[in-house]
Amino acid sequence: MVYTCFCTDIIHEGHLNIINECKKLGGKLVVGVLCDSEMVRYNRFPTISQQERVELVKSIAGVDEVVVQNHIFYDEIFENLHPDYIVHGNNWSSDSMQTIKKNIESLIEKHGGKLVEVPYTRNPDIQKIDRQMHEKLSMPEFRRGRLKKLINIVPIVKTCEVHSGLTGLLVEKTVVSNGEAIDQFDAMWVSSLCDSTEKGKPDIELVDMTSRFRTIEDVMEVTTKPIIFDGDTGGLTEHFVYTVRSLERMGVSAVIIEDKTGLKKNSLFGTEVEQTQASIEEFSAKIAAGKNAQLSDDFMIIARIESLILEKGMEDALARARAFVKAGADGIMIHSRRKEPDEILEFCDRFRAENKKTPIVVVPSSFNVITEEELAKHGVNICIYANQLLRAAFPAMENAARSILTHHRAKEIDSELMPIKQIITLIDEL
Ligand code: SPV
Ligand code: MG
Repeated sequence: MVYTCFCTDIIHEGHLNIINECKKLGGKLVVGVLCDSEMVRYNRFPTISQQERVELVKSIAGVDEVVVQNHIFYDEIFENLHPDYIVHGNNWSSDSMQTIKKNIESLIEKHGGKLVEVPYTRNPDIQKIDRQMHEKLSMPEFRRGRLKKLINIVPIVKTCEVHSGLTGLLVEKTVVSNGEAIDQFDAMWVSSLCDSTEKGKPDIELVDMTSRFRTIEDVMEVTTKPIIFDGDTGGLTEHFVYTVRSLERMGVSAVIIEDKTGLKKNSLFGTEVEQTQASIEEFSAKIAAGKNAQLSDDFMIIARIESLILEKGMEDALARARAFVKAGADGIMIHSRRKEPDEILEFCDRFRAENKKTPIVVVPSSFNVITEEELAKHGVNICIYANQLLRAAFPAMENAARSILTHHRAKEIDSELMPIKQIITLIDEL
């Protein structure tokens, strides 16, 4: 038996070449189709459904059987199918491909079989198809609906803060691969705190929407992952309805608005500064107006509850969650600034006991001890790392500035900086 796995939504010359090489080995040809959850994590977001990908591969002449491969690693395949040959393109250069190769080799040692490497087909036509797929993924109508799909596909949507094209690229492209596991972020958060801080302004809804949208555009131009926008309080309801339409048109997947009113201050101040929570009625009306203005089905308006931040208690938080879901909210974000995650978990458990499906969003900035896996166990669907990239960048930049001022030259700091060769080649040209 010959086995190969495809994680693609388009069959091109390169794939047909692999099929040809498989046929040369003789025997039954079984082709795996990588399942959705692994596609989104390790490859790109599929533009057609898993079933459609199965049908696509079935339609290739010479394929005897198609199976769904449920994991990027081949353990299950070896255990269930005992293939004599694993055929794979020789595109092993990245760390993650090396991790996969290592996995196949260790399984061959244990179960037997042979790895057959086929020269990877690189030609302008295939490169063009790749670019077109990438383009398609970045288009508003494709990008927008991806968050809702992700919530159904992955255990928890891992979302990282971005505030520029560069940070967008970082979140888009960073893949960790430690020889055993491979991982990357699923989505991006355009934080009001980081967007404001990056512009040298306080996080008080001072940076206007035009400027916030400009940040989104910068990120969108160079990425494909879905975007969740921090909409602060949403502003006046009469303004919020326009914001919803603009975000939808841009291809943003969700806006999160918080139930505060008057001058908004950052939640992590808690009760140290004066902050006023909107009434349930007032905020429900804003959510309902936003949902009414929305034109596409896939955009999400997520209600953020500040009761725990403002020490109004668990019952108030739960009452608000019920009311905001009733008003049409597509998700609930619950926030806390405690170091321990206890109150967040209590909210999640109690909300989940009465509501099985409305997505829950959390931002573990202060309760950072909790892992994604634990959060998922308590029913959390989206975990947002809301400010870590900016907090990493500032001390590093300040350190460089101080070193230059101290030494009256840049030599001392140079070893801590990205090499010049790397910075000039960091951004690919078309
Ligand atoms: C942000 O990132 O701007 C947020 C999350 O709203 S927090 O800063 O924790 O309020
Ligand atoms: Mg904010």
